Amino acid sequence: MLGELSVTGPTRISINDTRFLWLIHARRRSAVTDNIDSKAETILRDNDRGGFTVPTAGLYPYQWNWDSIFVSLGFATFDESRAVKEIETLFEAQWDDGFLPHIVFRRDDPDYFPGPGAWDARSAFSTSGITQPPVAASAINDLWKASADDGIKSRLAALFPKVVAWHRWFHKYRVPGDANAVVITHPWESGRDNSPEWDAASANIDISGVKPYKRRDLEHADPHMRPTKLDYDRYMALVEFGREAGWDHEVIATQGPFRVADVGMTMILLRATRDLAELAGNLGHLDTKTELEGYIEQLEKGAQYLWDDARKTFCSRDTITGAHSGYVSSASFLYGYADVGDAEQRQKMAAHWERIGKASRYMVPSHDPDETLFDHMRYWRGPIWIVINYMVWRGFAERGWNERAERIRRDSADLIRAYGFNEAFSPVTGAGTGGKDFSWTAAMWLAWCGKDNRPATE
Ligand code: 9WN
Repeated sequence: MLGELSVTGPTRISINDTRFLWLIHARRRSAVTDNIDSKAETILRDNDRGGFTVPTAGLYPYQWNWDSIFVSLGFATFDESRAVKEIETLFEAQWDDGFLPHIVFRRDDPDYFPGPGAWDARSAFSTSGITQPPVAASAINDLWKASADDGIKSRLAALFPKVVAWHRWFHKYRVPGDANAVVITHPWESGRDNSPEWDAASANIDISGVKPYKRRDLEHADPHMRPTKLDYDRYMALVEFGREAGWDHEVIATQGPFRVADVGMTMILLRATRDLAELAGNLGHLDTKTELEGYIEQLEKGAQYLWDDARKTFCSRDTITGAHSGYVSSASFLYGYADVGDAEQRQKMAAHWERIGKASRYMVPSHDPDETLFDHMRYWRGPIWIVINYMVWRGFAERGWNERAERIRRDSADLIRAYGFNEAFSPVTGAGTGGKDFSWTAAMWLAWCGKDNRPATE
């Protein structure tokens, strides 16, 4: 057995000394870690298109909303100014009514479908007509608190009213008084595109009028890792509905064929609003802080609307039929991040965690591995997404659920170390799925799971 000291006379370190071996190991490991750090930085620099970053070259050639926000946290580890720039360029595309689009098209690129022509949503910039999870306020608040540079702080403060306008937009169009939760009108808005959470609600989307189209994603990624043709037909039917409505968000929110209260969006907006209220206080915007506290109360009720008492989980709910999805997804575990749930609900969620933790080699699968629709390589029907892991980890760590939190951090770091900066990972084998050299995975390594050099496994 390693680790037995051979002590003869004064203590000498023998080659069998665990501490000695550990030192060699630690040195080797940190060289490896340094290497991974510089690879992560290189990915961010290579995917930089001049003030904004693409999620990955080829598959996603534009600026995506929540990708850019996570990416800014990665840039902040080596270039604070570039980090803020990423958020500033995203907000350049904000519409006059506060809406922040999910894609900003600065130029047409044949690599991606649906591109600017298919959306035909124009304001100052050509953009998509749907939004994405509002993680911006949380990142801005973190960056503001971490910065010691007045110039950086004032650029972040200048973003404050823009984020407030976006949150107001959500409350005007997407947080109906009966649900108090965030309603999405297209699965892409959730950022969890083909989650089984949307299957039942999508069945009512009429795809008979969808015009012929050519998918580009399948030229860049294995079809078994991507959404199906039926999923895409539905996505396109919803894009056509929005385009025909002239991207009038009132019409889409009240008459659209897909209106689902999303557990991910609701938890994220609630958390973001708490962070924005804190920032409002620090910046001295006390009236806005009070307004935001009203939103917090409302979204806390919304979280309860999403509690499925039959399945004992937080999950998404169709606002047209009232039906819960009944699924425990990785987004269900954002209850810690949003700081919601009474003692009993938390205990039930902890039981799901235990069960899923035993069934999965790596945490946190996007879909419940005990469900028949679980597919470990297909996008949001099983694979692990490091940005979701980060938010779940953060909530657990803040609540003091340290063992669970540490499992997420360790699994995330192990996956990246062993398999690279993939778009997502199989919770069964760890293998990468989707695109490679992915910006937000690199950013999360730098800002979070790869940050400390402690051995991740032993
Ligand atoms: C559609 C960019 C985006 C992520 C989403 C992810 C995927 C797009 C697609 O890629 O969605 O928005 O074409 O598949 O699901 O979360 O923001 O990385």
